[in-house]
Amino acid sequence: AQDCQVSNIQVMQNFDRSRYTGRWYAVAKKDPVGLFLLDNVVAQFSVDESGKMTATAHGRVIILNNREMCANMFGTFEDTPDPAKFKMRYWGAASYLQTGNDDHWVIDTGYDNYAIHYSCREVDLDGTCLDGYSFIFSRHPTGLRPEDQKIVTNKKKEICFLGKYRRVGHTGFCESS
Ligand code: DAO
Repeated sequence: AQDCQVSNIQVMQNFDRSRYTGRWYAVAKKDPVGLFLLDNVVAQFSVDESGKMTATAHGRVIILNNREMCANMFGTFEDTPDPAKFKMRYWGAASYLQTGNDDHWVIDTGYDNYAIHYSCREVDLDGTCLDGYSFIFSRHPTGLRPEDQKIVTNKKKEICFLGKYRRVGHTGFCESS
């Protein structure tokens, strides 16, 4: 299934949100149009008392007037019939940060090591993704294990984002806040 149709993209089977909780370090990112989070991106997923998934995230951003700062973000996830597909509403701790409502799909995860996230913001007339973004997450800021890299490369291909990622560094920029 590599026709690049957004509707044909395979997501994680039997996604278990409780095993997904905790800290994830973004190690690579495919940017959307008008990128926001630059690097030092860390997401923390939780499941609340009612079973709903929520997240906080931080990352280095450049806001108006070229000011560099650490953005503290919040996200709530609306369930869909597919357990690995969510609608994510997100906003920042400060009003001048980005807000939005994006698809949030978990393409694949080993829960203890890697995760591949996908979001298409705009589907083209031909059914392919015109504007989307994707995070490759690791449980470790240093990167992925070699055995996970193979899986991740294959999935990048499947979601038609291969070659479109950049490395996301972790320098500790957001650790003080
Ligand atoms: O960085 O260009 C971009 C797009 C990402 C926008 C989403 C950021 C907020 C995420 C908060 C919840 C965590 C996963």
